[in-house]
Amino acid sequence: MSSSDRPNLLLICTDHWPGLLTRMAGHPVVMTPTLSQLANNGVWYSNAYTACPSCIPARRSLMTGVTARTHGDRVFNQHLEMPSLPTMAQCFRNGGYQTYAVGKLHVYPQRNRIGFDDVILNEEGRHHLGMLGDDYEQYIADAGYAGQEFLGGQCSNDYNVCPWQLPDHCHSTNWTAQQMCRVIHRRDPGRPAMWYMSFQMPHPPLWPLQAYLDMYANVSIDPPIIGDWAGNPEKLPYMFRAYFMDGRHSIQNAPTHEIELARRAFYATLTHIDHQIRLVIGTLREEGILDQTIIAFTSDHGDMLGDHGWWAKTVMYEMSANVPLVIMPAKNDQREWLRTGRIDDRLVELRDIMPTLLDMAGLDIPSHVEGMSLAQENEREYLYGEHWENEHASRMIRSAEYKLIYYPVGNHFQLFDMKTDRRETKNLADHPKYMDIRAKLTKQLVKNMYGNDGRWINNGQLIGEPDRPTPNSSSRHFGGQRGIRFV
Ligand SMILES: [Ca+2]
Repeated sequence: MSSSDRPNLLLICTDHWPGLLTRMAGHPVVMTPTLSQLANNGVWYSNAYTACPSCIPARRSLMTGVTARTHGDRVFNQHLEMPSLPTMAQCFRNGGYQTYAVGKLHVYPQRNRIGFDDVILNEEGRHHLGMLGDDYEQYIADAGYAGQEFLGGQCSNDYNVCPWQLPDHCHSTNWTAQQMCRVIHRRDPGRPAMWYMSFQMPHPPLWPLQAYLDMYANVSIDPPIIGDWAGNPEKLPYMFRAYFMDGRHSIQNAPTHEIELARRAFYATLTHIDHQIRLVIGTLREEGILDQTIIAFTSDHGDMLGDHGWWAKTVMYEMSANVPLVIMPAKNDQREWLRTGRIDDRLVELRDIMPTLLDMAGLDIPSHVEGMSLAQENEREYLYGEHWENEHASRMIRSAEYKLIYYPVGNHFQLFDMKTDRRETKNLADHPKYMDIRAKLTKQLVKNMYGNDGRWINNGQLIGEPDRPTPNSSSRHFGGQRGIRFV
């Protein structure tokens, strides 16, 4: 394929979007018309995962095509530089592409362009990592609203709801889409382009536009799901008990209507993103390049939204570890594995996205990549997941039919039937009928564990460490509550 024949690529990433909260996954409430249309013109991956469900490790896998073990972070290490591997953007650039990113990168140091020609950055105000202001903050400052996005009393890690108070064009979702459209307009027509559009949302704060909140005003919102294993607080894994004592989320123990409001605002935020993606698709169409552009959509991880009492991420349950993945190939790509309207149920990971997109662009996949091209007949039998190395650690092994989750503290196992119980309500780990399956999956899990995890293994068996009493302290973290920097 010569350089001028190569397709463009628009890779869209969101933050905290569970794969199950889409029309493609059959969610009864959430409105995602654009994603559904992309899936109808491409492939929907019904078993796509982030192997390490929090921002930094997940994005490192997405951008380098390797596991957390190889890129070196499974603990959300905020001061770790990118591994010295060619990134996805660098590989496209080496292949003659212009490469531009808009939105969230979450890398260190913050202005590292990780292979892009340029990055128009939204870092959600992470000033503790050294940057004084990003491009999004500059934009709202220029519009006369410097530092005013948090005036509703919100922060980036809690679920209190306040509709967006500044003009619509200052909302990060609108800003991201509009900046992307401008980058597309300004492209060099002589070379193919790789564009990365990375939305900050639906990561809290929950500050949807009032218009989107209104769209869900008369819709019945499904409540969080509580598994049979989550009903008795004393029998929960240590991590849950510590979390419930922590007091970091004001949403915990909130009345039903407050939880419902948070979920409604989250759904409104999803639909807002879905609609703004249309603006970018429309720009591609008006520029006459939509047919020659691959569009891929995913998220770094999901959000539990109160399922089993948990909010946010870092756990191995479907709402946290399963991510949406849609890939719409360029019109002339007729490969069987990319067939229009296909639902692909292979076990896939974020690290597969880089080799898949390089393959679709006719570019070489570098030898360091540990993911597989989904444009080919590749398959993995087991998918390994992990997060944290301390007393909050959990590990996962997922097969086509089952998921085993392991908590080393208390040597606590959970086994779920993914065919009949996707939302993980019935723990089968101690059921006599499932002993063989548990043993088989445990063996696979042990094979994948490494580093300090060795202290939880003896003679090939998981022994974990002694259970711990529920801690009696709170963090006074307040979700990293924001104040006012400009007064
Ligand atoms: Ca994230």
